[in-house]
Amino acid sequence: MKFDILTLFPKMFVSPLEESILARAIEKGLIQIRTINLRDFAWDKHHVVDDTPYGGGQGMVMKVEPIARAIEWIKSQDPVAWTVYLTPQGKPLNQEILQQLSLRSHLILLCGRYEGVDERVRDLYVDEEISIGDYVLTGGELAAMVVIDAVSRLLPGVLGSDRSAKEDSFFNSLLEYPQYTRPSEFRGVSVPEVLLSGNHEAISRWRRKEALRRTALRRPDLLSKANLSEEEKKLLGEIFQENQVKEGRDGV
Ligand code: 4HQ
Repeated sequence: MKFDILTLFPKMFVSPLEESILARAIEKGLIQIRTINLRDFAWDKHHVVDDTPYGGGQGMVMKVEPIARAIEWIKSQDPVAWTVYLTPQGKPLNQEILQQLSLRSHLILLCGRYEGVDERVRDLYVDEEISIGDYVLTGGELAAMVVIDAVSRLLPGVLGSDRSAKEDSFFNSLLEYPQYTRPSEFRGVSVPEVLLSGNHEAISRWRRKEALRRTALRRPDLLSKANLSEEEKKLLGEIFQENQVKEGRDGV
């Protein structure tokens, strides 16, 4: 999969791509990442990439021509390249959107700065607008990095082979269950007995129950989307009862 990043700050992408899983994916040729400095496509004497907004107001707007030339240059090499603009005005990013993006062969990630891009960039070039959350960044670069990271781990060969089995399992729509490693006791806090028991049936049941508990308590919105089996509904019932007992003790 190819990623082309259009940015005024290409150096922001250097070290995140030199570490760990993404570095290995690049090394193995599973992903190909190019940073393209939009300033290289500003052809006036001073390589100007931004200008004041028509109608007045604060801040600067990214000019249409450098972005247009950069995207047209990429598309002349690969007409199927899909252009994504990172903006708080886009669709809120989730795993389903990432799954769809991971099926494409070539993504162009447009990173805005200042007050964003001239609206004609949207009109003429942007295929999809994505937001990584309802908060304001200084630019689209970190959002683009989030997309690259989360898409890459979905591509065949990027993660260990035990991943895909896990990805479409029961846990997909739920929060993760609690994890422990050695030592078995730390500052008086012990690892749950069942995890040391070697009873794989009991461990699996415990993990499903704790994933359900976490999800019910922290993200009830996710539970309504999950397709729960009869066994899982029974576990949820147990959780609610345990919680009522606990609330009773706490005086709720
Ligand atoms: N920005 N999700 C403003 C974001 C953002 C987000 C990127 C800041 C675009 C013009 N991008 N620039 N949240 O806050 O994607």
